Amino acid sequence: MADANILLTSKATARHDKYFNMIVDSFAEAPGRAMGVGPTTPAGTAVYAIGDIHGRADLLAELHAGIAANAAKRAVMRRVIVYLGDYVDRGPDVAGVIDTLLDRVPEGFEPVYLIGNHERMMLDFLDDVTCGPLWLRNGGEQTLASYGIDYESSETPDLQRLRGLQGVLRYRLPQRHLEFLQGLQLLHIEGDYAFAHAGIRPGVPFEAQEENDLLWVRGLFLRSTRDHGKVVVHGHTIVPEPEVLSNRIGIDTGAWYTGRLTSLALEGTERQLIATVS
Ligand SMILES: [Mn+2]
Repeated sequence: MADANILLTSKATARHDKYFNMIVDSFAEAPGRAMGVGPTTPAGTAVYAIGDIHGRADLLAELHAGIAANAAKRAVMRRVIVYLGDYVDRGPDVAGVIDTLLDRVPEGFEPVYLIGNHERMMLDFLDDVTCGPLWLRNGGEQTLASYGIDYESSETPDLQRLRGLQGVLRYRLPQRHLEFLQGLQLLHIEGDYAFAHAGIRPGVPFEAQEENDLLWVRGLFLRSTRDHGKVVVHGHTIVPEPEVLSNRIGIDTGAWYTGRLTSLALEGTERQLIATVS
């Protein structure tokens, strides 16, 4: 990968937060940034993007506390949290994650809930049993378990079994969880930053982006060195450290198995990474 455009990868500035069990990595010293040059949020706005949660309600609660403490030190008019999708599957407490997103967003924040490919697969299965095998191969088992439904991933589910699972999931899934999943948005923009679960199709205007790319794209987007017009903040592709490039920032640190859930904090031209300690 051509990485002449990495702004910061140094762990030298990473430090443990004094009051929270968090790693906070500030990159005010990146070229130009200290002078206030570069992509910016709207005036008076702090934005916190949160990467793929995948059933880790425990880490989400910790990160929320760290974000609330971080935001309390900022003199801003608007505080926004953009959740980048993939709340369900793989991790142990999917229902708890959705409850947290619905009931326990830190006070004073505007939440923005994006959809990930895992929510898409789950919604597709709720509509059409033939979509079940794809979802079940990708961590749907943990989502079913979280709603009290037994399913062994070693099963090869036939149509009858899939209809049974769909029926019981429709019954067990609280109405407000279903409405939450159905109301998720594809893309969000704040100033010079765009937020989408997986990324975008390079060369296509934001308003013409298609769902399939926004939820699933990898190589085409990850390899692109184009200026997309905005810095694209995304999850979906797991990286050992957040990937901070001039045209995109990837913050899916694989929380469901690493224990590290990462948030990118943006205010004006400043950036910080805030992460749970794994
Ligand atoms: Mn994903």
